[in-house]
Amino acid sequence: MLTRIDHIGIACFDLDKTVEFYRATYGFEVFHTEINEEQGVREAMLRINGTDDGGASYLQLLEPTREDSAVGKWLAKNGEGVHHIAFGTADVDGDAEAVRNKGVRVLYDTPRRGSMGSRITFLHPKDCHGVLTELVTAADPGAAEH
Ligand code: CMX
Ligand code: CO
Repeated sequence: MLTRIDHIGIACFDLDKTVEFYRATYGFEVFHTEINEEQGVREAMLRINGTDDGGASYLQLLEPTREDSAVGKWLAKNGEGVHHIAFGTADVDGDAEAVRNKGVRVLYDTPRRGSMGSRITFLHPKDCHGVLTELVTAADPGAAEH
């Protein structure tokens, strides 16, 4: 069952400048940063709020590490902006399978590694009314700091 917005993924050309915009404009601080070479991104997670199920909701700011990555290709075509939305679930395997059985293309056979040790998969945007959709099971939804 999908129980919350885990994050909104935002593609940017310059991660440091974009982080500074969110800090200076809204006061959001960086909760976690990492490079995910498999996904081709350098990213910053800004924690916006906690949720009823012990998880949290984030903004995921994404800078490509290479031009041929998903985010690199998308930026070249569209410029900066909202790249994907991610729903949180305790069971990404089961929910991905349920969605697949409804005829939506799930991009990975088995979930891959996402931010902060989470397990993630993606649904094809063309099957989701134009929205690239990610499903996420957090490694430790109750974690306070990383
Ligand atoms: N949102 C909505 N539509 C999108 C999209 C997005 N983010 N990315 C691509 N599309 C659309 C394109 O506009 C294009 O539509 P048209 O044919 O009408 O022009 C179509 O999908 C195909 O796009 P493409 O540029 O040819 O790109 P690819 O097919 O090579 O890749 C996708 C698209 C979704 C398969 C790829 O982006 C992918 O595998 N995404 C999942 C991984 C990912 O996004 N990783 C980065 C984030 C990591 C994280 O969140 O941790
Ligand atoms: Co994401």
